[in-house]
Amino acid sequence: MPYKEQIPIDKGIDNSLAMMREGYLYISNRRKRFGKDIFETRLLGGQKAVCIAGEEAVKVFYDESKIKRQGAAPKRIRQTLFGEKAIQTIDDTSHKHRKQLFMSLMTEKQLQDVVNIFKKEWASAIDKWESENEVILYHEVTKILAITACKWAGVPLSQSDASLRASQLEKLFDSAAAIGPRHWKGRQARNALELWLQKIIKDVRNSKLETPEETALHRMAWYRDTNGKLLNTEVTAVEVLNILRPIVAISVYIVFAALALFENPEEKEKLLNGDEDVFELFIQEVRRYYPFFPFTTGRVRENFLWKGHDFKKESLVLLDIYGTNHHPNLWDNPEQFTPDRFKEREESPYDLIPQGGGDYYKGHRCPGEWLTVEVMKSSLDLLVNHMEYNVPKQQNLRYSMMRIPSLPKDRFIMDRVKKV
Ligand code: HEM
Ligand code: MYR
Repeated sequence: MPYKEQIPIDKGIDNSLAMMREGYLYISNRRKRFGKDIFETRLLGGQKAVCIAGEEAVKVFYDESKIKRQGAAPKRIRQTLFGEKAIQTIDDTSHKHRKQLFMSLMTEKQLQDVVNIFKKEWASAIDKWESENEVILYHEVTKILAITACKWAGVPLSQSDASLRASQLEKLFDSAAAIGPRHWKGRQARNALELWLQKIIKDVRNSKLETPEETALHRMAWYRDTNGKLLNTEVTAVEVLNILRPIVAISVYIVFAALALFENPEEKEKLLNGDEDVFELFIQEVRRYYPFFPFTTGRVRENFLWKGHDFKKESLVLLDIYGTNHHPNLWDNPEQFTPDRFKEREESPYDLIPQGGGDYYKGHRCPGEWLTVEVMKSSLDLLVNHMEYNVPKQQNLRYSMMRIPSLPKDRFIMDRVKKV
C-alpha cells in the first residue's frame, strides 16, 4: 500500500462566504494555519475542492493527464469573465488547436504593432491631460487600452463608442468575483458585447467588412476547428472578447505600476532613461507582488495520489496564484517590493505565475503574457521618462486584499500633468 495522508480540512458545509471575506488571502490564511500547501474545503454550493500552492503544486496542476478544465470554471465566471464554451473551458486536441490560434497572434511584429498603437493613443491622451485639473489613471488607461485592443484586433470602434465599450469590457473582469449589482452589470456587459461582436463577425463572413489577414478578428472569423468547421458566431464572439477584455485588464497592472513608482522612489530612480532590462525587472515584480488573478480552477480527471494525498475524480482543484507568487520557499522576503530579485534569477514556468504556469502551447497558460509585459514596459517608460505629474495627497491609495480584482481605492489620481 502506498503511504497515504489525510488532507487537512477547512470545516463547514460551504466556505464561499469566508472566501468572499478573505479574498486573495483565503487560501494563504488556511495554508498558514494548517502548516501545509494543501487543504480541502467546500465551495460554490458545497462542492469539495482541494486548494494547493507552491512549485510542486503548479507542476501537478499543469499535468494534463491529471487535471482538466471541462466543468471547472463556475457558471458566474463563464457568464462574466470567460464566456460560454471559451478556450478556458476545453481540453485536449480541441484546446491545443484553438490555443495555436491565440499563440499565432503573438508574433514579434504583432507585439510591436500593439505597443506602437498603445504609445500613440497614450501620447494623444497626455495632450488632453495637460489641460485637466485631475486625471484618474485607471479610467484613462482603460479607455486607451480599449481603443488599442480594438485597433489591433481589427474590430471597428468609433470615437463616440470608445467610452461605452471600454466601460463594458472593464465590467467583464470587475464583476467576475462580485455578487449583487456589480456582478449583474458584468453579465449585462457581456450580453451587449457579444451581440455587438456577433454582428461584426457576420459582416466579416459576408464580406461586408474587410479585415487585414493578421488580425484577431480575421483569424477568429475564419478559424477552422479540428473538424474543419468554422466556430459558430457565438463562440467566435466569445474568443474575440478573450482578446479585447484582457488587453483592457492590463490597466489594473499599469495602475499598480504607477503605485509602485510612487511608493518606491528609489526604484523609480533606476528607471530614469533606463533600458529594457531595468523596465523588465520592475514589471516582473509588479506582476508578482500585486494581487490580480487570485487562483485558477481545474478538475481531477481520474483518481490519483499526490504526495500521499488522494485526489478524487471530478473534485475541484484551486491553484493558489497569489499565494504561489508570495510563497516563502520561492521568494526571499516575499512581502517586499524588490525588482532586483529578478536580476540573477533563472526563469521557471512553475514559480512566477500571475498569468498561469506550465507550457503555453500544451496547457492553459495565458497566451497574452508577452503582450502584457510589453505593454506594461511601454507604460512604465511613458510614466517615468515622457511625462511629469503630481500625485495629490488627498486620495486613498490603499488597495484591499478582499476586493477581487483589487485596485487603489481612488484609482490613482494625478494632477499637474506635463509632457516631457
Ligand atoms: C489565460 C491572467 C492578459 C488572453 C489566463 C490565465 C490567467 C491569466 C491566470 C489562466 C491560466 C490557467 O488557468 O492556467 C492574465 C492577467 C493578464 C492577462 C493577469 C493581465 C492583464 C491577457 C492578454 C490576453 C490574454 C493581454 C490576450 C491578448 C488569455 C486567454 C487565456 C488566458 C485567451 C486562456 C488560455 C487557455 O485557456 O489556454 N490569463 N491574463 N490574457 N489569457 Fe490571460
Ligand atoms: C482576463 O481578463 O482574462 C485577465 C484578468 C482578469 C482578472 C480577473 C480577476 C477575477 C477572477 C475571478 C476568479 C477566477 C477563478 C477561475
